[in-house]
Amino acid sequence: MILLAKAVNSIALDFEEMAPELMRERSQAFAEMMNRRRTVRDFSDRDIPQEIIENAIKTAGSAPNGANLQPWHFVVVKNAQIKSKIRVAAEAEEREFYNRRAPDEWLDRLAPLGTDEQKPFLETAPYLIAIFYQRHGVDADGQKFKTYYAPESVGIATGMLIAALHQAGVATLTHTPSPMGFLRDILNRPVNETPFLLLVAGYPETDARVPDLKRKPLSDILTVI
Ligand code: IYR
Repeated sequence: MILLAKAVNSIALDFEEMAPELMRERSQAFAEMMNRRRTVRDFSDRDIPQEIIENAIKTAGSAPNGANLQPWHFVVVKNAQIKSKIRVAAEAEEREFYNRRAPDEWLDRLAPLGTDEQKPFLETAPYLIAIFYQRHGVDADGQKFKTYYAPESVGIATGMLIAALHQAGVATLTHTPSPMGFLRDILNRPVNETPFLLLVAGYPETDARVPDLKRKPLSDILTVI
């Protein structure tokens, strides 16, 4: 007898097995497509249909997560005034970071990327996606309940979001002004939500350039035993 998982309410798994050759082709094509993803810092102000962003967030919302509590919330900011508020607040934190808070070792690591406290893309790009994780949930009666692995779950969802946007032709920048508490205030999110990351999304500016970075070779990042 085969032992099957014993979820209380189970349905048949929708899984299509592929021929090994097709698995090889698809895995290779996906790796090549994803390897073309680069973090972009020069964004065009050209708009992108909202549906494309929403579809990518559906992908993020399908991520594996702790006890299926789906401890995430995504705020898609299109509004120019709100983007401008976010820019002002983020640049204030970044000024502190670059001029005071960051140790020299960290600044030395950032030097090759050419980043500084100016964040014009926060107003230029058509979309800012603020991603929050829920430290605890709140049920219909206002009762708090515990969530599990919320940051890990949201990290996985964010990776899937970036991949979904990239494959749909949308460039992104993972922006982490620190601290990010201002996002909860500006976006009116409840206290059980902690800002995780601000994802900038749009088309790259024409002739955008990126640092000449190298990915570590597989032999450096992989051990098979
Ligand atoms: N949050 C700052 C600094 C920064 C930190 C890391 I780690 C980076 O990989 C890039 C930037 C900023 O956005 O400029």
